[in-house]
Amino acid sequence: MNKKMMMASALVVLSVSAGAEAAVITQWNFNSNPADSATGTGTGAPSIGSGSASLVGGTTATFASGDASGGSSDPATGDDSGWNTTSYAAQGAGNKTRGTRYLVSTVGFNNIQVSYDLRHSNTSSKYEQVQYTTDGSTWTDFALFSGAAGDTWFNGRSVDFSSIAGVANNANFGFRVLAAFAPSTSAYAASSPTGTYGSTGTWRFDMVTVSGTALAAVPVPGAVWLFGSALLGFLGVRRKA
Ligand SMILES: [Ca+2]
Ligand SMILES: [Ca+2]
Repeated sequence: MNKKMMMASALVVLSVSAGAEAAVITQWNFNSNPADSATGTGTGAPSIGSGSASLVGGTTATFASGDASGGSSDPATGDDSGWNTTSYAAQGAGNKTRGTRYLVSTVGFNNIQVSYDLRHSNTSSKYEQVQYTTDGSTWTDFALFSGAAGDTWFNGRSVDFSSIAGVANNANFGFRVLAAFAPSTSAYAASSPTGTYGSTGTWRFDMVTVSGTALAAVPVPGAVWLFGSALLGFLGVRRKA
């Protein structure tokens, strides 16, 4: 290999290895932007990246403090909001039909990971069913979490989708978090061990995050040839000069 070819090869290797770091694709911190010193106001627009957050099945929501009761992992102070959802289903009805949904394109990324913080009120559903979609409309059960305490933040809920074919590099990826009956029963359990489930219980979300590893930017053969030709031409011109 002569010097010109070695230079061209080194540049191609650089471009291939440049994309190997994990990165946040989209994140919601639900805080007003710009901050306004009121935790009762916030936004459903992502704080990083793009995507949509929406309510599922008649759930309603306001914004409320992300700092109260121990707080979420959001480093913001003063205007740290969470997305405070309520109007869940009546006891014994609507299993896995109410909660929140997040649609995020994972194009350009693999090893997709999802994380979120969630405060359970005393009377909210103890069980959180995480589902995912690869076509934007059909949903599959995945992780099930238990929040066995009321008025408590459960931070860093973490779901690893790296083993699910079709989640990576997909414009139609999404996930949702829904109130679910206690396993093998037909009733919701209350988050507080001494509480009673109620449809007015609240789940307060914060720091909802989708991350992944950027796919390597592998040049197509034609581009390599063009790039190599241009480089050799450039060197040739310089040598003549
Ligand atoms: Ca605010
Ligand atoms: Ca927040």
